[in-house]
Amino acid sequence: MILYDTPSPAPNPRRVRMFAAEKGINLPLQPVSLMAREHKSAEHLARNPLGQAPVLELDDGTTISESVAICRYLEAAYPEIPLFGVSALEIAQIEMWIRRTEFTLGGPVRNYWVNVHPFTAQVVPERFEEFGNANVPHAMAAMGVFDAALTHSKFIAGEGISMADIVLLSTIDFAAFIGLAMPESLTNLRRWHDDMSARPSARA
Ligand SMILES: N[C@@H](CCC(=O)N[C@@H](CS)C(=O)NCC(=O)O)C(=O)O
Repeated sequence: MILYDTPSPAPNPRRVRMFAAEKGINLPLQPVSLMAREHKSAEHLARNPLGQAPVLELDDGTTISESVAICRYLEAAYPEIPLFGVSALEIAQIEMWIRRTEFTLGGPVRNYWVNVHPFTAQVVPERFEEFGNANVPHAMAAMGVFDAALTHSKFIAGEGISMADIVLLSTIDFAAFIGLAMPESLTNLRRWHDDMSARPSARA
């Protein structure tokens, strides 16, 4: 297997590296430079027609894109330690928090990144700055929901680490990188963030 990868702060490949690290899977990395536009090369488009990273290439040449789909493959191929849940309730709750993170936080963060942040100005032909800025309160509201949930549990979907924590950490850290840091007042989210950031997998 090879993971076509882009380094942090890119949030999506980081999810896969963290997931593999938590499971102890050795995943050889092949860097794809976003700065050099390698992700839009014919070679990479053959791996993923959306021209994005990460992509997992299996030994027979089959490719899988989408960070959550890649992690689901790894979960099925390497069941220990389970990170998508085991019981019906765990599986549902982990999925619920992954979707909440991607839709309620990831969506607004992406809209701000694409429409407002100076780094994307060169590559996004038409930007809607007012729309991008209108997403900031939605991102902050989503963080408030995660903070409230973390009043009751150590991790976002319960008492054990799961893929939902990995998706949330990568999104929160990318949000901070682009200037949408979590408010100081969200003490549960900050406690969770400190715990997650201290794990060796956070540096994968
Ligand atoms: N939904 C995809 C998103 C992949 C994605 O947006 N990757 C970024 C790097 S973090 C990328 O390749 N951006 C370049 C582009 O979209 O052109 C996933 O979860 O893997």
